[in-house]
Amino acid sequence: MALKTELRVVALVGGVGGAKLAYGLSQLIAPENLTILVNNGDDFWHYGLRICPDLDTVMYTLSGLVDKTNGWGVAGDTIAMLDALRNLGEQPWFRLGDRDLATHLVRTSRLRAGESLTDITRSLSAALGIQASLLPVTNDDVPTIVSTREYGDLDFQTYFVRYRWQPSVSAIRYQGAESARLSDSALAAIQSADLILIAPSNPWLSVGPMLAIPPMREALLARDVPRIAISPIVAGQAIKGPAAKLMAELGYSVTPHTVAAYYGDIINGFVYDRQDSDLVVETVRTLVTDTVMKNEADRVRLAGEILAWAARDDVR
Ligand code: FO1
Repeated sequence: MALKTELRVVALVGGVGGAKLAYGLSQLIAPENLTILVNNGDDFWHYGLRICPDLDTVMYTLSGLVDKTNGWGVAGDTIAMLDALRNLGEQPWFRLGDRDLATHLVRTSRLRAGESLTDITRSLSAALGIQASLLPVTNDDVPTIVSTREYGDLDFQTYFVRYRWQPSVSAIRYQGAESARLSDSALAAIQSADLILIAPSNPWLSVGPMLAIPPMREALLARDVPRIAISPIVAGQAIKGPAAKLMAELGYSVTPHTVAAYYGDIINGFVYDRQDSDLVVETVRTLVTDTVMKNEADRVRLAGEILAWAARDDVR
């Protein structure tokens, strides 16, 4: 679908799944009208470096650099640095490729020099040729802490990468979110948006950290525009990652409606996959379509369908 739109769009995204929708949107929306707000609850310090996996995943996806097999990291990257760490007796569990490392070095040195994560992200994305605005929601640290039945509290990457999201989750908290500030750029983008989208990212692990920041919720609720989420749960399973497992562990039924209910009044529209058409609950306006993005054409088609639907007057 080659629909071009004049809508000013803000999309809330997490990592790999969110990056796919961001890519589809970037093909249909003029860059000055597109702002991608990215989860920074996954960010952490590792060997003295500041790593922002979701920001980087979106940045590499939009710039075409991403490793398409993993969905994160840089395509064709080498691992000389990881091999050197092993030679020093380390057991690195987080795969930092050599080219990817450059991103973390630049980010960390500029953070240490006092630049904000927002400004650094702008400059890194511009250097990689990205014209749309790619922004963290906040410049403050808001690490997601995952409470597990086996190991107690784990920082996000220890849970997700080191333990491959196998521990059973009993609770999640967004440390520091209560007092975190929304960045001025994120606030301005929300205030001028004609459409707000929540990507099919993990509601609890990717979108939850953003919504836990009180000024973010307030800014979204203040907008009388379509605020649409896309279900990350299709046919009882997560499109990718731990969402379904996590929902079951937290005691929720694994349905798209549970996700819509979690977003509550933040959304006024919800997109179900066609496979779940018999599970539609019309608490908000709904669109039923094929939501699974297997290739680049799917990303653009889904983005186009949602933009066309959102542009109709009755989606509020
Ligand atoms: N995910 C993994 O499953 N294993 C890794 O070793 C890993 C390394 C990594 C390095 C840089 C980066 O930007 C992302 C990386 N990811 C890795 C992905 C990432 O940790 C997760 O997908 C997200 O945090 C969840 O959205």
